[in-house]
Amino acid sequence: MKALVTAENEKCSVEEVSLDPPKAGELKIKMAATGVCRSDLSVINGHLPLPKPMVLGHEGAGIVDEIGDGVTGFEKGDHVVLSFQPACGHCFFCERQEPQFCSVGEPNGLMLDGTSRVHRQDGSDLTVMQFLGCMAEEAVVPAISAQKIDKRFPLDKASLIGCGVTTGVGAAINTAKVTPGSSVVVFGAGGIGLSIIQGARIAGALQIIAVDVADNKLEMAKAFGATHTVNGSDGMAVLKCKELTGGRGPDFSFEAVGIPQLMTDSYNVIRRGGTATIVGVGKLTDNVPFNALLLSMEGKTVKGSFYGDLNFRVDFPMLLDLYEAGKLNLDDMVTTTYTIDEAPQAFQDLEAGKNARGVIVYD
Ligand code: CXF
Ligand code: ZN
Repeated sequence: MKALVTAENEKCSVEEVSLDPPKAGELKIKMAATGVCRSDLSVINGHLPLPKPMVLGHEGAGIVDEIGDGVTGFEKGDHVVLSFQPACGHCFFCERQEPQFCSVGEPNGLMLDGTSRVHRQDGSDLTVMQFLGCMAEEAVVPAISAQKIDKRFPLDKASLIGCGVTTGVGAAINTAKVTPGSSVVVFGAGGIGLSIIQGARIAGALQIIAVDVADNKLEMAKAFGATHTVNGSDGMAVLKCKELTGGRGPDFSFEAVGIPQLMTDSYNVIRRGGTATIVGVGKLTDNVPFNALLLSMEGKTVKGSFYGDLNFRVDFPMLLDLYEAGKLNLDDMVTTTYTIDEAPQAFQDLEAGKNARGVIVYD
């Protein structure tokens, strides 16, 4: 089968690889669609330091094709969305209803038993991203990473639920708990930022200000619910956002890019007592300072948000219901589809900021 592999040279290429059958507790998925996420790019360029050569892909949906020993609750032909975080249901975090931090295994490129299922033609092992490696025609994944969904949902749209949409909508609804009538600033209008905007809109925010340096992204932001846009390329975004929110600053802000300066801006822009939520994933070597006097005096909250603080067993189906009800726009999120052979082009388009989301689809 074909898979998108990144090696040590900051490149990625489509390779013909072999896939083992699923072992106990695993499923083989025939992939239908895989979203192209900035975190895949972060593996390619080394910002996310993961062991390579690695099969990319952590935002996918597909059809169950083979079932490993001991797996219950799935049948061949079931439609599933994959979670980039398995949820075992009984670790410290799962028991506390924080499955986004499930500690069943480290995402070190191997399966939960510490071995690999994907191999190069010479027989050497490949690693996979987040136990999935679903930028491939097929993927063997832990059954505890898969959520069954109703067959009426289109799988290309459903794939986005696996990472970007859930991360963004969940950051607004679950992490920040955006309130009706509130004001919100979102730094970055890529796939995550647009999903935060949708989450804020669903939560009933009155004013949603999108900040980006690309005008095409700001136009997209309006289509997804931004009431105002600010082009931040002149470095005046914080000031302009404050002016738009009565001089005080918004109740909520979100950083959706992973740039330290924007994390600082997210803190600075909110009103006293406001909440800044950091969703973007920066580099391991970057740090963000905060002012030792103001942190207490301004009474602001800074929160990190991982995977939208989701419980995917509940939230994946719920987000698809919101889609069906016309409240969550997934149709316009998928701006370009690519074949697996075109996957390297999809990453160039991601870097060029062309898409809300690019999605790889398979025959
Ligand atoms: C990432 C977060 C870091 C690990 C891989 C997935 N989230 C979204 O892309
Ligand atoms: Zn992602």
